[in-house]
Amino acid sequence: MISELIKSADIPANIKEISLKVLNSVRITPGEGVILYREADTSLLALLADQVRKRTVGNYVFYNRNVHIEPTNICVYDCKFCSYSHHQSKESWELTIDEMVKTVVSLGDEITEVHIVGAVHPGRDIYYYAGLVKRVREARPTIHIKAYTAIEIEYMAKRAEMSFKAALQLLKDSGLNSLPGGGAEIFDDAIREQICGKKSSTEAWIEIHEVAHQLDIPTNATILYGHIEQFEHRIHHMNLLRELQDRTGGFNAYIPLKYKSKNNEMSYVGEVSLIEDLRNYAVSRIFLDNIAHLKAYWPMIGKEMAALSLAFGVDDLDGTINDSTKIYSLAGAGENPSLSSDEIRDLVIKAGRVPAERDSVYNIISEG
Ligand code: V47
Ligand code: SF4
Repeated sequence: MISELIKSADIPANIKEISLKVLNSVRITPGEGVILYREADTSLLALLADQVRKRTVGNYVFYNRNVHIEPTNICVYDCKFCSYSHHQSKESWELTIDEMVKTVVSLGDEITEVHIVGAVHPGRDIYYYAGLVKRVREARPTIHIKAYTAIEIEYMAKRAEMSFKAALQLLKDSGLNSLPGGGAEIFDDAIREQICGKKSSTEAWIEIHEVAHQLDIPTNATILYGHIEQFEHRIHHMNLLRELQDRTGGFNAYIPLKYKSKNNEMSYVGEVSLIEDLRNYAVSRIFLDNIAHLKAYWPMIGKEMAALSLAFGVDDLDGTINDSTKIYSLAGAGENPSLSSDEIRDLVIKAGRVPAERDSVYNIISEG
């Protein structure tokens, strides 16, 4: 039905051909991905992404109940887009293990997941971080612990002169369940050099996630977009992820992170438009045909945009996070990052979809 509509529509032949591939579940090439970014109408992108979303996850919109813990903002790196590390932020903090465990315990059954990501502290090593995971595990035996980006893991492994495999195994044995998707930024050497020159390479990020998948540790993947990159870079980034997913199947979700420009060294770049955000969600949903979930991280984009993003391929709104997330508030996101389960359900129902509380690996806990 939609294919017939596209066939008879007055749209350029190349866009028509790509659209029919998408509708027939045929994978599009990187070149075709760039054409979609550049030339496709926004309404067509929404329609195509919505079809991919429907056949991938149906009408569910997932959320979970989690807390974000940020152990420290003292960092050995100085990424130009970062408003959060002690280089930029006026405040600096180092939480103790006792404080972090207390936060998790105090939330009791309100949460099913703890997300732990911080800066790369020069004085903390893998044994410290394994100890943190162990203490959380002892305090909450069944909670899902999603912790440490590939950037933090690379630093821990190098410092302890361990292989990535040994480092990840130690963390897993201590109680870690999955890795978040941060630190990917943009997989292009020249752009990385300009925006985060000192931090882990593309190869290291990909290798750490590949080894994690081999150890049965699922992970997420992010992209930092909307700064100095071109559409070709976004597609190349997603293509590396699509290839890795073909090899391992270990990615749960892809999370586009819009560059926020307040209080960092790249403020002069500004921010891309809301339309560009929606187009980016749609092309991501269409291109990444093998990653099941597309997550809109609402503390960054706001609740209204999160609701709109559901029409552009998004099926996951992350969690009911309490107000501990500073990465985006310091970069100017302006959201008070807290949304109750009722508010999330309401937002989803108003968008005509079915809210589903999920666990951290997308089993449905309750729906409706
Ligand atoms: O890697 C830093 C980004 C990421 C800015 O896996 C910025 O479920 C925008 O990865 N503007 C860390 N983004 C956060 C992260 C994440 C968040 C939510 C869920 C998950 C998950 C992962 O934050 C960093 C970097 O790309 N970031 N500064 C900024 N100014
Ligand atoms: Fe450090 Fe992460 Fe900020 Fe880079 S983005 S300076 S690694 S806290």
